Amino acid sequence: LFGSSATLFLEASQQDVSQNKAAEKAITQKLSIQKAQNSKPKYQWKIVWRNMIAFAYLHLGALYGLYILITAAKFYTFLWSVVVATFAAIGVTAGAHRLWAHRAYKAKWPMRVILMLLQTTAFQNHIYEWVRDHRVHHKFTDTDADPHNAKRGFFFSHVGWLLVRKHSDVINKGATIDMSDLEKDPVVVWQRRLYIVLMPVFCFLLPTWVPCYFWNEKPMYAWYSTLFRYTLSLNLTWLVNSAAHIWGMKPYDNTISPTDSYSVGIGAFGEGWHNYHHVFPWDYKAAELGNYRTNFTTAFIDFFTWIGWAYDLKTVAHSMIKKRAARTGDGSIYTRTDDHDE
Ligand code: ST9
Ligand code: ZN
Ligand code: ZN
Repeated sequence: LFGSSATLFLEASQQDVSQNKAAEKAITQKLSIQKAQNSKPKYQWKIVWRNMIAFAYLHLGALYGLYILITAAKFYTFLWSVVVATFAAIGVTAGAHRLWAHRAYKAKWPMRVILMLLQTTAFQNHIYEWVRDHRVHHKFTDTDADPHNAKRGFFFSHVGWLLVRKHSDVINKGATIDMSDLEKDPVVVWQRRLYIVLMPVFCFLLPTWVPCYFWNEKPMYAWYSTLFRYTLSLNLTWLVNSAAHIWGMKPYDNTISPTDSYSVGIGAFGEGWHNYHHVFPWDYKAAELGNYRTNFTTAFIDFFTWIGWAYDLKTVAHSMIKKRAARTGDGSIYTRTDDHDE
């Protein structure tokens, strides 16, 4: 009896051991699968070679354009480049950004048409696409759903995001963004439909033709200065996504990546006060402080308000800004909450 129960016990414990081993194996297998899944990048880079080549050409052409502008082109061609760059910038800042993306003010249709044509000159995608990406950027800042997620480094947030397919989170979470206001604006709808014609005309053909026709510039010089003007405007805009999400002060919210940066502020026509802007995105000034020199876009909107084409400008009460800065800011301004002067 003793012998047979011992055998039974032995068998049972052998069974236990083999069961344990099986369970252990299953767990190890599961863990290794999990490990593989974790170490496998959640997202595979898919390079878009068309964009890679286009941006390489643009940047090389722009360098040559700069050389031409300094050494060989007519002075008027240089002035013209400054004028076109300014117009294009206003189309992005006052148009795509403050008006259409954030609804920070309202504009009558003639102003919307002007802004649409200026925004077309900037070729940063049509308004609908620009706004969709930008609203997604604000809603999901610094996550995979942010089209130019600054957590992925300077290069990605600057230009890299335009060289690869978007992260699936951008598309899936982006689908939750309400775009119905833009679908109702005929100026935006028509720009989107005609973009394939309007964009080449306003960004490249007209700006190159004007110097040739009006002051006999050499077509090649005019072309390369166009490349310079376009590429420079792109890079100044991209700095808001890269530099102004990496370096600078955070007077209003210390927990987010956007910063207030004087140099980007000037270069980007008043769009570099980016810590403020992410905290109070509906403010038509996109900044708390500063003047027209540091915020040319505000001067532009104020002028159109004066002639009656812009209206319902939204701002933020000084007391509210102060309270927020005292609560979440980095202490660079407004560390006291006890004085409530307006
Ligand atoms: C450029 C834009 O440079 C720059 C924007 C900068 C913004 C800065 C903001 C800062 C403030 C303002 C500062 C102004 C300062 C100005 C100073 C000036 C001196 N949500 O995109 P696709 C869906 S552009 C929801 O093709 P891929 C959607 O269904 C430069 N859904 O993705 C879409 O289909 P559809 C010139 C979204 O295939 C579909 O996905 N332009 C969203 O991964 C496919 O979308 C270029 O170089 C979303 N956010 O390709 C072109 N996104 O559209 C660059 C997508 O039909 N773009 N979906 O509804 C491309 O080639 C491609 O988009 C890609 C991605 C390769 C980058
Ligand atoms: Zn931002
Ligand atoms: Zn914004």
